[in-house]
Amino acid sequence: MLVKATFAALLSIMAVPAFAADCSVTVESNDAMQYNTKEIVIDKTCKEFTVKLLHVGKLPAAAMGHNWVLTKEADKQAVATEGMTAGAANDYVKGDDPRVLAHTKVIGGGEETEVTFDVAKLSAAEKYSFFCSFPGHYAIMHGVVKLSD
Ligand SMILES: [Cu+2]
Repeated sequence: MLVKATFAALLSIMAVPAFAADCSVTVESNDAMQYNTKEIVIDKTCKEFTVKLLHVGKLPAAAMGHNWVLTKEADKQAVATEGMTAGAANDYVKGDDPRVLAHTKVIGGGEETEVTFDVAKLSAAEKYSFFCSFPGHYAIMHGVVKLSD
């Protein structure tokens, strides 16, 4: 409880500089195979965008690991399927895959990680998805990524 309150306080402090776009987001994942968000909106004035992934559960990465992978919507299913084959040692992401626009490593309960990517890679005309490529997770653990106007 105390930790959560402190974290919320920290977040509100970080959100204060009003003249700059907020070029980061924190996404929580848990032992129930869920993210706490279905949509991430990226301000197109951001040069780079950072996604911080938290795993607020207790289960180890081998049992309930989560990552955060960004692709075009059309590439989601194939990248997730091929990621399974890539295995845990590769964080369930096929190496050197141009369809993968960004991804974090796989983490377990109590861990956190982050990834920063160039916003210039994204087009406002394209549909993007984020998902967890841990085997069996992407059908539930997914959402939409949009560029703001
Ligand atoms: Cu997962």
